[in-house]
Amino acid sequence: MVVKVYGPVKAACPQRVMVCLLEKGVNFEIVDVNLEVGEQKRPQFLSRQPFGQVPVVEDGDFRLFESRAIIRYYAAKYADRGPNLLGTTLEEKALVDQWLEVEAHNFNDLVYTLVLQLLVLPRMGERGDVALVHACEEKLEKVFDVYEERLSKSSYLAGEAFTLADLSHLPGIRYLIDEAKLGHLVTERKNVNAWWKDISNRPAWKKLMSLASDY
Ligand SMILES: N[C@@H](CCC(=O)N[C@@H](CS)C(=O)NCC(=O)O)C(=O)O
Repeated sequence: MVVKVYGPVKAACPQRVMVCLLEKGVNFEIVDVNLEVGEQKRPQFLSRQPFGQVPVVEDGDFRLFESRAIIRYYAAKYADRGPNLLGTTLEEKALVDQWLEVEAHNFNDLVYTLVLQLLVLPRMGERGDVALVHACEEKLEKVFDVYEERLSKSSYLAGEAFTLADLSHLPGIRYLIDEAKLGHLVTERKNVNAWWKDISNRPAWKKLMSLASDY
């Protein structure tokens, strides 16, 4: 049975899941959820995701939400297929988890706030908070400085192989570059820039970007 992914293909959190499925060669069907009209807050969707957010996956009778839980699940379920996205030794696995936590708690919150202030509110006719945008940018500079240092020592965040830790950053960095026009945060840092070029040129991400552009 084909995996169903609920969520717009253009939204960052569903993209995290879709790129993981593409890396693993798992077929999936996209069930569009129109966030602009609030479909995610309607009873039918809330019965699948009680917090009213995308993504959700349905895999036969099994249902799961929270994008990072979903990618961990598929990376483990299809461990023997495609790239190893979880690390091999206990230490490698712990480093993947460490950088996934960094992505979720140090990186993503700042990107989310920037996207809200710079893109979502203006689209709704409201003004973004300029001071908040500056504060987030400053914090994000520091996060990228940490990445720059880390990536001067290893090719990928968790070591010498591409893992979920890198994959999980793809949608957020794309938003920063293409939508929020903050690409300088990446291009000004030699190692971060090389890493971004590498991970965003993977066939799975390119395939997802081409899928998204068709929608
Ligand atoms: N921690 C959740 C966050 C999900 C989330 O923020 N989803 C956004 C799209 S990227 C959403 O549903 N936004 C609409 C809303 O919150 O009403 C995850 O990673 O799955």
